[in-house]
Amino acid sequence: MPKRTVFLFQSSLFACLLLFIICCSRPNIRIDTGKPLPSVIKAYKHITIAGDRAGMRDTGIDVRKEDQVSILATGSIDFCAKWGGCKYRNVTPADHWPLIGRIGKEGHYFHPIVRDTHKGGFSLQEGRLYLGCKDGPLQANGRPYNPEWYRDNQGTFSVDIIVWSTDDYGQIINFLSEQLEENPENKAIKDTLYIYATYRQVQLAAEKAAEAAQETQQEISDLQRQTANRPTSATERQQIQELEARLASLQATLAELDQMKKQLQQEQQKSEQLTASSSF
Ligand SMILES: [Ca+2]
Repeated sequence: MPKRTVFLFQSSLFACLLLFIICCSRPNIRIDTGKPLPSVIKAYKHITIAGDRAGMRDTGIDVRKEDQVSILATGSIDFCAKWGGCKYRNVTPADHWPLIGRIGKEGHYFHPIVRDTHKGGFSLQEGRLYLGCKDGPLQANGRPYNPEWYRDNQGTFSVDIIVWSTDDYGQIINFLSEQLEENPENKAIKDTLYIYATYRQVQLAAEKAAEAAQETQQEISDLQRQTANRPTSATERQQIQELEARLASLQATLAELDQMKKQLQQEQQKSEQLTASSSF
């Protein structure tokens, strides 16, 4: 290869690398995007949110009300890198406020990361997902009142958006566990795995209680059928009373678990309803 061609090749390679370092971040999860997605994932996208870019970015991902969505975000942004006079020097997505999302062009912005966790489930709206970072007060649709405040920011967030193809928490947990094995220090994967493990525990406990309630109900019906045409003995009466007490206790457990499930889902909804009232 002539020297000039080698030089041009090396220069363009260096320019590409530099561009990658400046504008892009490494994904949190490892997926070969050249191959079909793993069966547990319906849609996936990795994007970089640059701290010095005002406004929200079209992720290219469309979500539906019933979709289970996970946003895995890491990285850090210095919000006053050029003058150093603020306290927001090493802000991460886990700090809750800096990463913002919006569904649709004119929806209300929300915080996709709730209190140090990485929750999913955009249960209230559907449409295109936009993401950005917050520096100062925002309009309801997430546009900053002071876009010039972003100019002195430095750093990026690496964001992976996953729309799951299933609500089988076991499958989601398996996928995330494999990802954590490859990337054991990744906080976003750890937090998301923890959330789904909690969901799974509640789901399993509810399934077990429902099964036990059905069996108890069956035992009561059998006893009542056996004693339908004759007087019941004291032992049988006691047996029925005990079974009924057991059924009532199982139904109470089921109601509690149902309540727990609703609370877990509502945490995300609360974050979606947050208003643009505070500057940070
Ligand atoms: Ca700033």
